[in-house]
Amino acid sequence: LALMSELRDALRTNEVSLHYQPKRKTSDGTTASVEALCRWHHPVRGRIGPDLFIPIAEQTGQIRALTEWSIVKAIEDQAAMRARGVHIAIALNVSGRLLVDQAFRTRALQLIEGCDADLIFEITETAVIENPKIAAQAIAAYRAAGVRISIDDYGAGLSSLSYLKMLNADELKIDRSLILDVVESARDRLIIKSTVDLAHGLGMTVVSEGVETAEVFDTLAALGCDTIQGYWVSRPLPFADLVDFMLRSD
Ligand code: G
Ligand code: G
Ligand code: NA
Ligand code: MN
Repeated sequence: LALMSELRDALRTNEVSLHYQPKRKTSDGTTASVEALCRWHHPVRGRIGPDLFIPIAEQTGQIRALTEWSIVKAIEDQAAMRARGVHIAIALNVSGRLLVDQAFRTRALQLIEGCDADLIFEITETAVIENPKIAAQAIAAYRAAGVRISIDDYGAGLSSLSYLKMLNADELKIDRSLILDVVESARDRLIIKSTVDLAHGLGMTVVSEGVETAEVFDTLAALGCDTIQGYWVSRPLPFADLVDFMLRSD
């Protein structure tokens, strides 16, 4: 927990940065958007992974400051890319708890309104959403402000059909656990195909995450996935490398 008292300072001193992982369209190979992922380079402890500090930030409530910082940083990076002729939507991870946090909503909308940001909120940990009514209102407010909504980690753990009913989203993000055996297993392909058809029927685009090979990429493309993310397309990249990636690929 000593760590967490340092997080607030870390946000001010640029110890925390955003890396960006591209999502590639299967139709034409262009980049649909990039997902921002936090990295913490501690001056003494070295690299601290988000899998360690995000859960603690959630528990201590610092996830709000971290996510607000991410919005500011992403808007800044997006503007810097635009100045170099690169336009790309940026996806930010927003936990289910923050989705229903009124103070966060007010602040997030303040940060977004009035600048021509192109953002997507990936709603993570949908399992913790205990107030569907407030979640729906928040989603409507974000969409009215031009923010697209993605349901993250779909099909994993407790993220289920009820979230499709509850959350009016633009994108469905299929969890990596569901696509691992998609090349070998006809049963898994059927599950993906049905999920893709369901999402398309509800007006959502579908992205698969965690794709590490060409075979999995091609299989998912054939099953109708609109967008693919994973090491096969690109690892999460520091900002400078992202700019190079975008200038090279699109
Ligand atoms: O970035 P990986 O590269 O290691 O991320 C590990 C986990 O941390 C993932 O579940 C990812 O969604 C989460 N994560 C990374 N950055 C953020 C962030 O800014 N906010 C939230 N809520 N989760 C994040
Ligand atoms: O929870 P979320 O889906 O936001 O987390 C994404 C996590 O998955 C990050 O930790 C990211 O670094 C990781 N990731 C991204 N692409 C791949 C991949 O192709 N394979 C694996 N194993 N992990 C990936
Ligand atoms: Na995510
Ligand atoms: Mn995910």
